[in-house]
Amino acid sequence: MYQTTDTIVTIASGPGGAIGIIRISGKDALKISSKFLSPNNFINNPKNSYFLLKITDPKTQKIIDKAIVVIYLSPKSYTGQDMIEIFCHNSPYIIKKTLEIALENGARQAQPGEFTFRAYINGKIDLIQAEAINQLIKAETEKQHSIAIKQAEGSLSKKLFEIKNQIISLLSETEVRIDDSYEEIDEINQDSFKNSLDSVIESIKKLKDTYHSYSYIRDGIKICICGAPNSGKSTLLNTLIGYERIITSPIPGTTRDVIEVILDIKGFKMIFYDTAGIRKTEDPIEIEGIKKTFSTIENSDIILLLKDPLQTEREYLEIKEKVMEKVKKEAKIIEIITKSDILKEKNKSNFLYISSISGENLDKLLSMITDLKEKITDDIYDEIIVSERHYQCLLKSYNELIKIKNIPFNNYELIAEHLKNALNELEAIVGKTLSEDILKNIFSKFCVGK
Ligand SMILES: Nc1nc2c(ncn2[C@@H]2O[C@H](COP(=O)(O)OP(=O)(O)O)[C@@H](O)[C@H]2O)c(=O)[nH]1
Ligand SMILES: [Mg+2]
Repeated sequence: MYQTTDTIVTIASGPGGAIGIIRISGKDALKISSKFLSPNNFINNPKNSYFLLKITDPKTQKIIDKAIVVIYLSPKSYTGQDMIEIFCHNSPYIIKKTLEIALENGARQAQPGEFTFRAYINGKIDLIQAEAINQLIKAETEKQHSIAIKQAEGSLSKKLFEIKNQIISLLSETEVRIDDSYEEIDEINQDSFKNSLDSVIESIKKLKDTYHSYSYIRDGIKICICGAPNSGKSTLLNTLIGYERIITSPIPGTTRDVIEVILDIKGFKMIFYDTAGIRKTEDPIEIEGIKKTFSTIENSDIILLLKDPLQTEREYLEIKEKVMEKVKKEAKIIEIITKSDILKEKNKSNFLYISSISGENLDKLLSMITDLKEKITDDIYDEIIVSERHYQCLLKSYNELIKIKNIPFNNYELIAEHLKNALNELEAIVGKTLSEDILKNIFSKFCVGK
C-alpha cells in the first residue's frame, strides 16, 4: 500500500500548454520547497497564500524559473496535508529540473492516484468521491461528465447515507430485543417493520439496477448500418460524419471490414458501425467481412437495415431474415430505403426514405435514433451506479436483506445478523471496511498527479 507519512512530488500538468504544475504533499512540503524557492520566508510564518518566487537549484545557485507558488496548509488542501503547488513555465527542462530538485531535497516521486489516496485517508473525500474524480478526468461526453461531477460532489454518498440510516434504524429495533435486560419491550410491530424493510430493499434494488443503464452512457449506444452491397451504407455514414471517412463506390463489396465511428449526438456517445454488405460470395476476404457484419449485428442496440431502391423485395427479405436471426432481443430496428433522390414513388409505409445526396429525412433518422436512445436509457436517474465494485456491494447487500423475508419474526439474532451484513456491504462502497488490496486497485487506476 502507499505510504502516507513521507512527502510526495510529481508533475501534475501535461505536455503542451503554457503553464506547468508541480505538486508536493506531505508534512515536509514547506521545508523541502524552502530549499529551492526564494525568498523563502514563507517557512517562518506559514499561512495559506500565494507568492511569486524564484526556483533556484541549491547545488549551483542557478535560477531555473520564476513561478507562482500556492501554499495550502493542512487540513485545508486537496490531500488534507501541507501542500505546495508550483505554477511555472511549461518547458520540459524547467518541469523536469524542478521535479529533480524536489526529489534531491527529500521528496519522493508520487505514484498514480497517491494524492487522491491521501485525500481519502485524511477524510477529505469518501471513496465514491475519489472514484468519481477519476471518472471526471476520463469523461468523454456531457452525460458522463454530469454523472461524475454529481458523484464527486457527494450525491451518491448522500443517497447511500440515507439507505444506511434506514437499515440502522431497523437494526436498533431488532438489537434492543436481543438483549435480555430489555425483556419488557413489546414484540416488533410486524407490519411496520415489514414496510420499512421493503422500502429499503426497493431503494437498493432501484439503485443497483441503474448499473446496467450506465453501460450505455459509458460505452455508448451501438448502431449497426447493414444491408446488401451498394445499398448506400458507407455513403450514409460519411454524410452523418460530415466528411469522406469511408471509401464508397458503385462496385459492390467495397467495404470489407467493420468501420467504427464514434459520434457525440446531443451529449450522448453513439458508435456507428459501417459493415460489409450481406450477399453470397466466394471471395474469402469478403466472407470474413460478412462474418464480422453478423457479429456486429449481434452486439448492436440499434440496427439500420438499408434497402436499395433497385433491390427486389425478395432479396431484401432474405437479408432481413438473416439479420433478425442475429439481433439481440432488446435491439431496435429501423428499416430504410436509400437513394430516395432517384425515386418517384415513396409509398412503403414501414420504411423511412432517405437520401444521402439530397439529405432527405436524415434529420428524421437522427431524431428516430435519439428517441430510441431515450427508450433504451429512460431509467437513468441522478444517482447512478457506475462502478462494478459498487454494483457488487449493492447486490450483496440486497441479497442479505431479501433473506430476512424468510426468517420468523421473533428470530431477532438472525435478522440482526443479516441487517449487519447488509450494512457492511454499503459501508464498503464508501470505503469504510475495505481491504488494502481493493484500495490499491482502485487508486492505481488514476493518473500520476491525481
Ligand atoms: N443517388 C444516390 N446515390 C447514392 C446514395 N447513397 C449512395 N449512393 C451511391 O451508391 C453507390 C454505393 O454506395 P456505398 O455507400 O459505397 O454503398 P455500400 O456498399 O452500401 O457501402 C455509390 O456509387 C454511391 O455514390 C444516395 O442517397 N443517392
Ligand atoms: Mg460500403
